[in-house]
Amino acid sequence: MIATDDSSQTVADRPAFFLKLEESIVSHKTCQKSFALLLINLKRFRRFNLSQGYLIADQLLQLFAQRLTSMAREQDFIARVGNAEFAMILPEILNEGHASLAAIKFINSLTEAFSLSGEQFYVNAHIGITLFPEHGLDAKELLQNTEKALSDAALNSESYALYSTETRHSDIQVWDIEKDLQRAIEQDQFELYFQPQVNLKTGKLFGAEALIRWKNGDKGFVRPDIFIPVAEDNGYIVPITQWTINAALWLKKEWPQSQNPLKVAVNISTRMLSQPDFVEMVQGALRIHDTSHEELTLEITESALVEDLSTSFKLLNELKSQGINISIDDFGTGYSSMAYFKNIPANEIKIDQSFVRYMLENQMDQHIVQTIINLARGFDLKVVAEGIEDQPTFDGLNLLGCDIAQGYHLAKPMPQQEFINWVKSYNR
Ligand code: G
Ligand code: G
Ligand code: MN
Repeated sequence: MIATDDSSQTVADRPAFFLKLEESIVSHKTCQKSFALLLINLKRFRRFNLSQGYLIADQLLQLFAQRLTSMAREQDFIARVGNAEFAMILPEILNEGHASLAAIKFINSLTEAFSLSGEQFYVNAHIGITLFPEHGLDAKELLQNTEKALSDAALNSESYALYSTETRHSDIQVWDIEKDLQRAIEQDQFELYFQPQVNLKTGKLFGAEALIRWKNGDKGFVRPDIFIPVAEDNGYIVPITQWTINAALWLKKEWPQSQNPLKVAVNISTRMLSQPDFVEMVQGALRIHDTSHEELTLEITESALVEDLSTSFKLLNELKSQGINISIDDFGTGYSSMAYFKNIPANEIKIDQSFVRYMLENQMDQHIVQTIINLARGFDLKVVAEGIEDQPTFDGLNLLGCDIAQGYHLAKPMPQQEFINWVKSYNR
């Protein structure tokens, strides 16, 4: 089927969707048949919004809905239920295979570009799928499980995922990690890796980002993505952060000396920003290790910053006024408004790797990178690009006016001794 896009029609909204869902449950109970519920999320839509503006983005959403409608059967129902999320109800579905085929059909329809104001845009999506009554007996359960399937699809980089009981295993694992994590703190099972950062213009070493690793006896190296969220939930993040800052400053003293003292950057999780004694904890560590304030950088993700602007701004301003560097991590991925930018309590922003990775192939990404650099310039902020994997990207960022480079192209995160050796040979 050839997709024909027509943006004149509008699509059902959230309230209409909930009504239809309840109605479908009642009617399918009566006829004893199944229906499928699909949640469809547009990938990287935030970036599209940022680069193209809301007007174009809204038109694209309309075209997208229209495309789905044109591919659907007449009795299928579609609604926009979130910023970049759609729901579909497909009545009288035979089984899971039948539902998957429908999802594949929708995904395949996206290989064709969308035309808007004379330009071609491509859209990618994830789809989560459940069946009624197999995967939930009421609207609430069904929706929760469809959300789970959707996040499963995103997590595994699959275009679609059916809800399965395996999805639930992630909940069970949380408990396991939590128990092990307590032992990890007691038995000092953490290690810091360091990834170098280099000044793009002078080529001189600028510093390194400290990245925590957990050496778990049974499971080997556990990535921070897995255990940091658990530690944030149960409060272990406080002793872990304390350990990280101290270890970073302690290990830094062994690094080869250079003209300009190197900086060490430590990742600080959201939860720490509401810790009343956080400033004292940082000051204490700097004092104990007799390290000057400019040699420490604290990285806060942009999403953490915007979650609670007033608290985080106050705290970060206090740290910054003492000469400690504040860096805004994963910049460009938070739902931030430009309004907060003029008072941003930072010295540096780190462009998220997702923009850097395909910068040379993707015009839109390059546009975002350039916009962020220009913005930073205006506010006297240093710009770090992370996730640089090759020389052309490295050179390209230099041309765009980026200050600092970090990424596999220079080096992967390394344990202390390996990092020291790397620095020695780099300086030569
Ligand atoms: O190397 P990589 O897999 O380390 O890091 C994955 C994620 O974990 C990154 O988002 C990074 O910011 C985060 N991370 C790494 N080390 C720490 C740490 O010591 N504390 C916190 N809060 N996050 C960390
Ligand atoms: O969120 P944060 O910026 O702290 O996360 C840093 C993460 O990026 C770590 O997991 C680190 O291992 C990873 N990383 C650093 N450089 C590169 C790179 O060039 N490519 C990829 N794929 N990952 C990188
Ligand atoms: Mn970071």
